[in-house]
Amino acid sequence: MRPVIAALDVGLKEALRVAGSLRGEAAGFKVGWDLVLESGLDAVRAVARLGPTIVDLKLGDVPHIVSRVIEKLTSAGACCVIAHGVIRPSLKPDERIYLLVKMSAPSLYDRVWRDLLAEASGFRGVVLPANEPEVIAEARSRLGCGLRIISPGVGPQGGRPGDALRAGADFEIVGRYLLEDPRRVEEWPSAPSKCGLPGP
Ligand code: BMP
Repeated sequence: MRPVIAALDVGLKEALRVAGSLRGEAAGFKVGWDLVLESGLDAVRAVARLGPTIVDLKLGDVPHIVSRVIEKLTSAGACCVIAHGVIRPSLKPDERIYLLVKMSAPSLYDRVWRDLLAEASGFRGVVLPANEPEVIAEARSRLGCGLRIISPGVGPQGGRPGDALRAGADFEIVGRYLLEDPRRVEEWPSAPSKCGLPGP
């Protein structure tokens, strides 16, 4: 098993083809708006049959709405979801939620990510940019091994395969670079994360 989460940002038929070919190789899958808009919870159910599945709708609503969405997604087989870190003050720690702490593209998170990191305990983990390995290294040294770090931004966004893992991430999230050619999964080592955290 390689520490890669395949971001299935394609139509359902293609997503299932790619996920099928990565089954047992990738550590998990990420389902986003593409699939949910096309097929709703059926897409989550279908992908979750092939491996651990994170649903990434970048939730950012008030707590009772976020809870309702999480219940529906996890009932369909998702292990977990990604929520915007900016709603952290109203969000209770929850092992089913990854907090987005800093994006792989410029955003206002660039000003507050260190503050958010200090508030991440009790969540499943944090999302940090693979195209900024120095951010991951700093985050890992501050977090210790208690939280998962998952990292998008590999390939077209500038990160090189494996750099975020070497800096301390547990899993790299990879979309287009793998969707173009799923055999590229072999570019990642099959070693577990340094922290040995199960996942995703
Ligand atoms: P790609 O590897 O094709 O660049 O796709 C990256 C994936 O990670 C997309 O699904 C995107 O929504 C997600 N992502 C990101 O690129 N940057 C972030 O900061 C947070 C993300 O979830």
